[in-house]
Parts: sequence; C-alpha cells; structure tokens
Amino acid sequence: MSKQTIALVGVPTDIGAGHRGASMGPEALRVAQIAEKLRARGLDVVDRGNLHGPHNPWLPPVNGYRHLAEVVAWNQATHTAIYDELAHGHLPVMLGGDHCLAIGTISAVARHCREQGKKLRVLWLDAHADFNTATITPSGNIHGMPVACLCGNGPAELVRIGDHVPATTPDVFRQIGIRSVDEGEKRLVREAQIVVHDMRSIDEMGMRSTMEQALADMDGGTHLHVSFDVDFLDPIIAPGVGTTVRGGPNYREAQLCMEMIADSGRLSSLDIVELNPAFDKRNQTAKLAVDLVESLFGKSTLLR
Ligand code: B3U
Ligand code: MN
Ligand code: MN
Repeated sequence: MSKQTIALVGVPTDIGAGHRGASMGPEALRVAQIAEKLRARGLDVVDRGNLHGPHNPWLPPVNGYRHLAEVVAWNQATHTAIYDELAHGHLPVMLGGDHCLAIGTISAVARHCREQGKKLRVLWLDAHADFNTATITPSGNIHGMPVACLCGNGPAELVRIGDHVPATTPDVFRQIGIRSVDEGEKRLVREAQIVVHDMRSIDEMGMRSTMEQALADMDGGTHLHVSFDVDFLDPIIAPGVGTTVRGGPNYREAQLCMEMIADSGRLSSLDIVELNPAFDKRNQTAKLAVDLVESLFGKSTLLR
C-alpha cells in the first residue's frame, strides 16, 4: 500500500472567535514549516492553500450568535473540502482558524465514517468544553459552541451541515485538558454525559492513564479525529491564543499526549485551531504546535 497523503487545508478566519487574529493561523503554521517538518519525517504532504469565505464584519451577537451567516459559509466550505480529501483517501489537516470550524471538519469526518462503516472517536484537546448554546453563552461567540452544534444542539443552519442531523453523538467525544466551563454549559455537558478528562483528573492520574482511557476501545475500524485547540496547552508555553487559561498541560505532558495518539496508529484527521499570531511572540506558539504535530505523526523523543 502506498503511503497516505497528508493534505493541509488552510481556513483563515476568526469569524467565531472573541478576538481577531486566528485568521492568521494557517500562515503562521506554514512559516513554522509544518509541511517541511512533516516531509522531513518521510511523510507525503500536499498543501492545498487556503479556503475562501466572508470577511469578519466584527458585529455584536444577534439572538445569541455572532456572525451566524458567515460562520455557516466558512463551515460549508470546510465541510466540502475535508469531505473531498477523505473521499480521496487522504488524511486532512485543517489549519485554522478558530474552533467553530470543527463543525465543518467533524461533520465531514462523521459523514465519511457513516459511508465507510467506520466508528468515530474524537479527541477534543482544549481548555474549554465548547458546548455552549445561544441561551447560555456568555459571549455569543460560536467557537464556544461547536461540540453542541455537532450533537444537534444549535441553530438549524449549523446543525444541518453535513446532511445528517445530528452530525454525530456525544459518546464519540473524549475531552482532554478542560479547565474553563461556563455555569450553564456544565449542566449540558453533564446531561449529555460527555466523557471529560479535565485538568483535575490529569493532575490526579497523570497524562499516561488519561490517554490510555481516552484511546481505549478502538480497533482497525475506528477513525480517530483529533481536534487540537492550541489553548489546550499551558499559556506559559503557548501564549499565542485568544483565550488563555492557566493551568494547562506542560511541554512534557503535551508531548506524551501526542506520542500516545501516534502509538495508537489510528489518527485519520486533524484540526489545529485557535492559534492567534497577534498574541504570539516570535511565532513560538506556532513552532510549538508544529513540534507537537510532528510527535502526533510519530516523532518520538526516545530512541525506540
Ligand atoms: N466558554 C466561553 C469562552 C470560550 C470558549 N472557547 C473559547 N473561549 N476559545 C464562551 O465564550 O463560550
Ligand atoms: Mn475550543
Ligand atoms: Mn479553547
């Protein structure tokens, strides 16, 4: 079998975020040589360039949603592009962009899994649960809502992306690194019974046991999607994000997390989101993200 092509798809928008700047994420990752570093590992990488969509009008929320029409347009484009890569047997890497774009990627991955008879597992690496709705959101920013939308709890225009409602179900998610969940959001996360490995549990049982649990019960028929929100990382090592939350995984913990995902051998699609060069220093957070993504694709720090 020839090796699987990794397809980089840039989605340069901050349409769902509360700060401007995640739109520069794809270029910062390219400047940090994401393609070259993966190629140096012997991987086959193509860069599809960037998708296009509406500009950010920077308006206040309407009925609990900021920029809903624009978020829909960007996610439709993302869905189509990611679905297309999967249909060609490629491993898509979505270079975001803010986390609202996971509606487009994960709906595409879920559709692909239904068609191929595969089971879906989503690792949601994030400081936030992203399970807000219009009535409980403190901000109206749709990057705080993608998991809810994917599970059918959101505006019809977003919930319908992907031709199947809901796009997926709460049981496919494993959330890791969570440390900032809004009051109303907590209740919804509990009701949906999403499996959350929050920072408290990582502190108590360590990253190794956490990842063993999150990666358990997968087999050759499992498609593993990783949605990597860069604010998952501790802001001491990753200041280049819009919404930092202190107390995240440190460099070693993050490396182990990525290495254990690589060891599972199941990684089939990836989002890299919320990188915000406007908050970064000398592109250090983009470089760190690329370093971690290299580990995700099998670079081990040990001579094994
Ligand atoms: N939960 C808050 C903050 C937030 C969520 N995701 C990010 N920030 N990046 C909200 O606005 O929904
Ligand atoms: Mn997020
Ligand atoms: Mn986040």
